[in-house]
Amino acid sequence: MDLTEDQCQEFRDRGWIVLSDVFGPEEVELLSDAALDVLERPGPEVGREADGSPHVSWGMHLFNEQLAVLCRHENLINPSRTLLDNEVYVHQSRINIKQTNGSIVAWHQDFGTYHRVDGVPHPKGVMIAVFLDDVTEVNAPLLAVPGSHKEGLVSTASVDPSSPDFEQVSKYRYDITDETMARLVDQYGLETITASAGSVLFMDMTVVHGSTVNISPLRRLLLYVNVCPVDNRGETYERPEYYAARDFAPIIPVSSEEFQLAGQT
Ligand SMILES: O=C(O)CCC(=O)C(=O)O
Repeated sequence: MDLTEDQCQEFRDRGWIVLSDVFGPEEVELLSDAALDVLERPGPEVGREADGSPHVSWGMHLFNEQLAVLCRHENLINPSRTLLDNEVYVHQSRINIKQTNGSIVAWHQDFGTYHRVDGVPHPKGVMIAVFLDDVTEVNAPLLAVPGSHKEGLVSTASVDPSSPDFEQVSKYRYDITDETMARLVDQYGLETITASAGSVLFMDMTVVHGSTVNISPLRRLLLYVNVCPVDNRGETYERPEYYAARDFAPIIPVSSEEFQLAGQT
């Protein structure tokens, strides 16, 4: 699977594209089971809600072989190579689950952290999201500012030490100020990103995005695979490997058949 020129143009203009039916129901089930297993881990790689339930897990490719194979899947890697015009490595992978009452993700750019904390030099990279649940307007979809990637790093982002998830999450997130958000939304607008289970989002790593609390009874489980070109590697190692890559070797894509075989072993 690769992208058409129209899809590449849409990615350049808006900052993202969504492809439907990339994974079938059996693959979605396989990935969901693997993700739920990883979210059971007790370690610091799992971030939690105030009530202790898991909300996010970083570095899924380091802890589960099926998810490691997903991170090399041709349907993720080939389009990313086309969009970035280079070989890629995985800078960060993560599982994000929003259960009922699952909490907000404040406005940010993934590149903001990768640059300021991990030393990734250039605003070049793709945030890939694999949808494992149907995401509609009602179960807290991603919200994103189209075109915001054209600004690079958008602002004096700040960290908030009073935030309850400071040590694991917001210490590193560099939330975007209300003033900057008001300007961006006035200039570019704001959109929801909805898609059915099995779809894949490719988003420029500098697009400003976030999400609200999920007050619906509908779970929202997404897997993220964030890739950068191999000539744009992290240069500082403040955070553990589950947050930020140490392995910068170009990924050799695996086929859908190899991916399915991994699920049978
Ligand atoms: O899934 C979401 O709501 C946003 C996740 C995200 O942007 C992040 O974890 O950095």
